[in-house]
Amino acid sequence: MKNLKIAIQKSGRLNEKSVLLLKNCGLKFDNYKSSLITTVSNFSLEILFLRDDDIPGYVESGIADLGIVGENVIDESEAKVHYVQRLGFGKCTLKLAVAKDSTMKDLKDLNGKSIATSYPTILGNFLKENQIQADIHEISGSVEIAPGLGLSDAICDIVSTGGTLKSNGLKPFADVRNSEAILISRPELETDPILCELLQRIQSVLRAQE
Ligand code: PRT
Ligand code: ZN
Repeated sequence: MKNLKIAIQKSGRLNEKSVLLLKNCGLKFDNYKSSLITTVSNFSLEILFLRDDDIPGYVESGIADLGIVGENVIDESEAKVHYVQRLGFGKCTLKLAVAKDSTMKDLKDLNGKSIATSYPTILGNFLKENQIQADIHEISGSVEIAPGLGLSDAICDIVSTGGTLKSNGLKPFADVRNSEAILISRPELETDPILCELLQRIQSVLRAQE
């Protein structure tokens, strides 16, 4: 049987838990820090280690068959992939936030304002759905400092504990979407026997954690 390829994050917030999940499924592999691809010795699977932003596109184009990535990253990429299983880690919320002394109360108050974000696609869709006209400033990191620098009136970024917002003098204003890590596949792979076996093992690991 031909091996499937699964793409996971090389380093960052999802790496450790993605590796642990696969190990808890009984998969044996090593050397993952030093190589970008590794073969599982006891299962028909190869593991690719990538930046999370590249994972949806690799799976959509078929370079990888499966991937583990945050829902926020999939939505932002607009890649056409199949959602197989939510994984219960990497939980966070994409939120709008404003300066803690801001008087803005309602989404409508964002009309005519500027919002800094690394998620222009998700934010653009959210604003359209809510009929808000605002300027989106796309920046790739350190979004939380934008209002303090006078670059924007608000931000839209990932929040988990809220500590980063607080330490930058910001307060949450509205939730845009919740996210967690999810197993994705190429759409035509749904009935693949290797995927079905892997999914059964993942689901029993998740059940044991409940
Ligand atoms: O290098 P690569 O591109 O692969 O990684 P990355 O730096 O783009 O992503 P990484 O590793 O930071 O996050 C990977 C995924 O983890 C994200 O896409 C989310 O799905 C998920 N996740 C969960 C988070 C957080 N929690 C999180 N807190 N991603 C980012 N953050 C950041 C956020 O951007 C903000 O700067 O943490 C800060 C806020 O945290 P709190 O706890 O202060 O609220
Ligand atoms: Zn990234």
